[in-house]
Amino acid sequence: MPAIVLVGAQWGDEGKGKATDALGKDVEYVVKYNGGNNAGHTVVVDGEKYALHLLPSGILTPGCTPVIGNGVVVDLSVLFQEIDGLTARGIDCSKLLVSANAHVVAPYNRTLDRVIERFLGSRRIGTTGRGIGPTYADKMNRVGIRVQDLFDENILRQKVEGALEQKNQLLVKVYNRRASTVDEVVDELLAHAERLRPMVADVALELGRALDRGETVLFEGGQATLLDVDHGTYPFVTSSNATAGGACTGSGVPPTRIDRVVAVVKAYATRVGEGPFPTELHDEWGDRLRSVGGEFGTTTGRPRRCGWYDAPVARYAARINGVTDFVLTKLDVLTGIERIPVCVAYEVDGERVDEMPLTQTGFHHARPVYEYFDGWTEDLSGVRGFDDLPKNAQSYVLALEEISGARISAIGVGPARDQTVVRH
Ligand code: 2SA
Ligand code: GDP
Ligand code: MG
Repeated sequence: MPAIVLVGAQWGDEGKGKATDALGKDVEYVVKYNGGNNAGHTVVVDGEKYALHLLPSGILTPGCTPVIGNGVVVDLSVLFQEIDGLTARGIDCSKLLVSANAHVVAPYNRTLDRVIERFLGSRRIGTTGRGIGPTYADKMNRVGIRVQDLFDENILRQKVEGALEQKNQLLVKVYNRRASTVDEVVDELLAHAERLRPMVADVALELGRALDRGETVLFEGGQATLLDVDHGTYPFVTSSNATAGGACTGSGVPPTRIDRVVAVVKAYATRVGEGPFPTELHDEWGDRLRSVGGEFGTTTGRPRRCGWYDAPVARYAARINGVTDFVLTKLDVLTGIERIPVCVAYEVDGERVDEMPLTQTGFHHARPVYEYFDGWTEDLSGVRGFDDLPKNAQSYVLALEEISGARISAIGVGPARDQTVVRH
């Protein structure tokens, strides 16, 4: 399977990092194609816990080349902090490639992200405050700074000047913050240029050649389907294309080369930040999922909102991403629940709706229609074969497979690399 895309099926934090890492041993390149250091992937290898943000999770696999594609927004100081942190722990980061066309997060965009959220008050998105949205807005407004601009100081200066004409108006007149100077912005960006230079590459060319050689490339999506700026619960989304299509636009590898699309889906649902979430639990069940599942943001530490599995969301993800197979994670977290509710459809303004409602208002009004499945009490953490799962856990998995629109090819039973049941 030469080109595989891996995406989140829900609102993120499904365990994409672990799934990428698990696939990593069979791949030559792992490519991050969207988002930036808003992402947080926790991967546990030999009892050691790694939290990755800007670097693709494949970095933990020796021999695998990690790639940051053009669709990513790069905060350079965070990138080098992450590289230094991993290098100190013995992880080789020397093969990292960064697209010359990726955009960089300028300091004024971090400031804007935070002040805009504060000014939005109750209408806030609940962003991670990393400057992601404003940096993508600059890209679309054609006033963004790209990695390649760091290697021509004149061009960089002109671009920063152009950007600051707009930004300083906003910062000073609208948000009552101090203006940024061209020099301070240019200095901050140039401070990283020489260290970055050897990593900069024509990523589309490199990946195209790798695929021509028959090598395997894994595209690792950040965030998830319902956080996608086009297909998610807009405006409560991130500012990039987290869905499978983003792998092509965010790397320069065309759709005709993609062979497999894996969606990672949690055995229940979580969301961090604001926005509609039909199966959200505001009671002790939500608290239980949060504490047993360790549902706290990998980047910000924020408690994640928790709820039951939502099959219309999974079916939507299957359709939008062209999912060939699901990796179902965190089945172990449901152990000990006597009857497990699964949302199979919604009720919207008195009518049953089987798929995602057409409008955002409809989704805000959606109330879950539940079916109930018998639970199990046995510990799953040591199970490695599907037939060794308790019968009720098998039935739960098969029921999710039936209603979610694609085969479940692997099941997570714990955070460690090897705590996975592979279905053949
Ligand atoms: P942003 O910062 O502009 O991308 O925020 C916009 C929305 O996207 C959500 N978002 C995320 N949701 C889940 N996980 C994310 N990564 C971290 C993690 C989050 C954390 O792995 O735990 O640590 O808090 C992530 N990144 C962005 C965000 O909550 C907004 O709803
Ligand atoms: P990502 O953003 O999709 O990569 O997910 P995160 O890393 O933010 O959150 C997933 C969390 O669940 C991490 O702490 C993982 O270590 C953990 N995890 C992943 N798969 C499993 C699993 O099957 N069982 C359990 N208990 N934890 C898991
Ligand atoms: Mg995460």
